[in-house]
Amino acid sequence: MILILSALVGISITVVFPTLTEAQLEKKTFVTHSGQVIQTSGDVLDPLSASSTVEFDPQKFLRDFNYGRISESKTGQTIRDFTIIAEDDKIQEISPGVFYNVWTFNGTVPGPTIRATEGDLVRIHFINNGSKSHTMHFHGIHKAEMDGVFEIVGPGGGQFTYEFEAGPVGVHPYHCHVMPLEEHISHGLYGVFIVDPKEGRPAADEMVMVLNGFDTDFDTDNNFYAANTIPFYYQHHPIQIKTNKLIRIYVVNMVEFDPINNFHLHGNLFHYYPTGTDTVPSTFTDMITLSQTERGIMEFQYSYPGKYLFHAHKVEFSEKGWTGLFLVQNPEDSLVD
Ligand SMILES: [Cu+2]
Repeated sequence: MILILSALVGISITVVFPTLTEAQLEKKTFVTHSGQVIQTSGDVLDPLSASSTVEFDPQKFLRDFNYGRISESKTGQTIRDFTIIAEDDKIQEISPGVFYNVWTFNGTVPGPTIRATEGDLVRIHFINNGSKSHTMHFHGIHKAEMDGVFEIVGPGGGQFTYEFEAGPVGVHPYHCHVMPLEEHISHGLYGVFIVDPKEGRPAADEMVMVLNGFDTDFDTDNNFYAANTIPFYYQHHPIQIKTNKLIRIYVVNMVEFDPINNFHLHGNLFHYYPTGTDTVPSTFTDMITLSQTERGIMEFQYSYPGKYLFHAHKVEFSEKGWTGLFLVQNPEDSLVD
């Protein structure tokens, strides 16, 4: 019921109770993801119903690369087959006590990090087990019909096979491209696609960081920010690295609703390769700023052991979760938790 209070020069208060209109009394019916039929006269924002919860381990995701099922064509081309399943009914505890309806590729946010070598034939067997239409749109070079925009894949088991040659070399995002895009991306339908050069890159301790955020009260403003989904995770569980060891981070900004994000490294500088497409770094810095889906490769090594912060230098983001630590140890020292 709408209550209008009007104060008249601090002396008297008039209270008006307007009568409910027929439109306000009209009940809407909707079916939840678990099949419940619910009626309400309120706004239906985003019905939540847990069919299952997501267990996500940012420590495992960090260095987890999916190279697909590998075979070879008659012409000698490497073929990599991946099966990716979209779902939109899972619940994840984003932050202690905060449960959120994540939409997932292969059960997690972000989806699996897909990795191929330039020129490989990549085949993505996409299955939409969600309750809404979804697609997979890869950034990169491919035919129009493989772009995952107009070939909408229907809910309840719809299928599509994306097929393209991996390229160009670099780090690229993939994400659902069904409207409203903002909703499909902010709920978690994205991941990272790495294309390695044929000659490879120098040996390194490699990791993936997807910068993301979650709007848990649906006001198109994020309430939480993170590197790899869980706010403050790497602050409580520092990433263990070695002194004088080359570290390579594939960083992708997938934060929705905010125009920029950034990455600041403490006690060090890094070589930065925008989009990872060039073999020569564009800059040597301790700070990069990224717009949405902007990404690149960072390379650095630490000379001195100790704990070093990395975080968004957009302070609002770091205070809402996008911050972490590297625990740098000499190779001869045993690793400790
Ligand atoms: Cu979607």
